[in-house]
Amino acid sequence: MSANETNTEAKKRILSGIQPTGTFTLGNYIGAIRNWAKLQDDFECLYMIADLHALTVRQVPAELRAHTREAAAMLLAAGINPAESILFVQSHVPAHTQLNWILCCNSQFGELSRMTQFKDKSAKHPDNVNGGLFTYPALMAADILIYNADLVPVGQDQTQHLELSRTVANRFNNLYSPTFHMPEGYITKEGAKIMSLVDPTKKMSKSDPNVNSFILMNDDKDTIIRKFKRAVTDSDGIVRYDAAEKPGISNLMCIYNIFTGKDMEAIEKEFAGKGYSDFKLAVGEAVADALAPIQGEYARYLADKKYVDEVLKDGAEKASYLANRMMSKVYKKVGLLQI
Ligand code: AQP
Repeated sequence: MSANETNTEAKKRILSGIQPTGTFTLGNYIGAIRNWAKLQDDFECLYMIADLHALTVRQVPAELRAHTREAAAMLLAAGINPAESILFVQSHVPAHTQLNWILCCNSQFGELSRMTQFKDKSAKHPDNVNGGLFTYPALMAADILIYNADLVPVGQDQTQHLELSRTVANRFNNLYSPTFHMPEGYITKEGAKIMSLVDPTKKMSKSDPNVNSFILMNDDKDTIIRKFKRAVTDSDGIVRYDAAEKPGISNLMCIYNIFTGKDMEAIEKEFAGKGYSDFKLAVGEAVADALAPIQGEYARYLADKKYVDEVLKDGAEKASYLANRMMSKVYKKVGLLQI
């Protein structure tokens, strides 16, 4: 496909990924997965389980393998339809790493050095500041550009990486002739960032060592309610939205808003004169009730490994078909002999 062709008759192509670095959290669900199912009607979607990206931080091999299959089961349970979208594991499409090398050779050291996520992650894992962490944005650029994705749903933390993808694509197009689309960021309307339950100034993360900091998508109802009950808030006892002064309560209000549709004012009214414990219980119940049907489906998919693996195999074949076409074009353009 040339840089000028559209991907399909009408639908724009979306590429999005998630790392199998643990069981998905409520943050992953709200910030990404929940929206993925909705996007399928309007876009041609490629959803990638980004296992290669996960390797930039040390993983326990058996756990990474298990989390990868669990991730696929959870995405299916959350409504990703393999008849509509391409669901695949990044390492099952070797062309990603092939393009990564070409893009590494077309990224500048200075550009990669400026990435704030590299600085953040290096600070978080000072004992393992590896080359993969440094060139991660070039792999991300490869993930996007290899499919000529039009749109990439990104959070605030990924905008810098998307910008680098555009810079590298542009450089390549100018050097060798038009090859890659310019990908655009796609900001979903409900792009809430969910914070840790033990430190509401920090993002909720699946790899957080403190299990009370997150709600997992497969936590049972009692666990969910218990974790919300323990959530760090403040001492003034009033359910009021104030992200700066009351980050804990405001985070819980965001979550409650997402699952009940009630706005902040309605939530404040509902809990006026009541204590935090009533509010936390209500949040816990709303979340547990929303996750219950997904959990049922998740258990069903997890028990059917054969089906999940077939979906991934089929996804990898479809993705590889697109990716390999781009790869042979790129190899040719940069002068690699093809026989
Ligand atoms: N707390 C969050 N609130 C809203 N969205 C979130 N996402 C992650 N955490 C939150 C969104 O989930 C998608 C997939 O993320 P990822 O797994 O590729 O990497 P991440 O953002 O680094 O997620 P984690 O859970 O924090 O993983 P670890 O602990 O491994 O670093 C992205 O769209 C992200 O915005």
